[in-house]
Amino acid sequence: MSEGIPCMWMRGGTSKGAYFLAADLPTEPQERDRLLLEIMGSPDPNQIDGIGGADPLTSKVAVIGPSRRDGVDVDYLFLQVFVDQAIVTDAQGCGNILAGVGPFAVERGLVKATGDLTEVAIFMENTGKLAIAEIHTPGGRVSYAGSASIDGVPGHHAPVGLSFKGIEGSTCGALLPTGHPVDVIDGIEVTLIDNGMPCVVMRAADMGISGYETREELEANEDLRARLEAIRLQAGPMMNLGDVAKKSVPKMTMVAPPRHGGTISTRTFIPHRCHASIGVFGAVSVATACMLPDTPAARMAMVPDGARKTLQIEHPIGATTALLNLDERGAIAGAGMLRTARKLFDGLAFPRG
Ligand code: NQM
Repeated sequence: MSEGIPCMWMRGGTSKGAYFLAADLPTEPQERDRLLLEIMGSPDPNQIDGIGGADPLTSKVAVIGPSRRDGVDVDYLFLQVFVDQAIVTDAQGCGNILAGVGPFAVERGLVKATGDLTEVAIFMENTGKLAIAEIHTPGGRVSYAGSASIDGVPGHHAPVGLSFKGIEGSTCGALLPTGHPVDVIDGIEVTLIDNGMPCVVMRAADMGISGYETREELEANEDLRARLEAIRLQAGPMMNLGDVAKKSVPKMTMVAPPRHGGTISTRTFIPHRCHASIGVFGAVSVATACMLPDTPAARMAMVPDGARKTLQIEHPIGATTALLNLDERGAIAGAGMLRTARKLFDGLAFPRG
């Protein structure tokens, strides 16, 4: 019987996960993944014998350690633990779980608070890219209390500002891995794009839905799910992701004209459950697709003017705001997002052993 592994359970943005110090987990990936499956309770649709929340959005892991890289505070590896299959994958990052990394790093003494606000430079191991998180640390301690709110999370919390540069092609090698803004798969026009997250963006109407359905309605639509998966399996190799049968990328986003004053409306499969809202890098990638002329997304998006763009990506339970900065040529120079995070529990996690 293990003596338990130090683990902090945190909400990061609209997701929840187990945060570990890298030094507390086995270094050998197979051994680590076996342990994480046991801790989360996978494979089991209810994750009843583990701490996972029986939803891909609450079956996530962050592994964090001090960084040896210049100008970087911590290294962050994200792992998606499948709920009903014995799969742990590092094939994607996660911007929601990223929101908890700065607070965790200060809580565990990896980063010293520098006043009321502390900037944490985070190397995202999944993509090899850098994120800067700005967290509230009044009196040298992390404060989770504040007045910021994000759709999908009740109440108000301290804001966690996230900013990124150069995340295009972070997994697929190029913003548009096929070189085209529009490809056609199974007769459907798609944009295969990666601005931090590999995504397939297509018109909801082309998939036979309005694009305003609830998560539950879409998950009950077996025909839609089968068509999405067929497109996804073909998109994987086209996006330099290889065989994606056992991967959680690419994400599948169906877009429709905005209905609540935002930029565009979205419904996203991640990839086998419908996202309750939309991921951070998912939203940045879809926002970017809205800016590429003549793509299915751009044709219906209401994009604001100016070089600093605030794009409201509508989703089933509200909207996620993505900030895009353009350079003088109109190319995307940086992106940002406001999230919140909260420490929920700190203790020891016990694998079955
Ligand atoms: O796109 C879910 C989430 C995510 C990922 C998923 C995310 C991102 O909401 O950066 O945050 O797409 O699997 O946690």
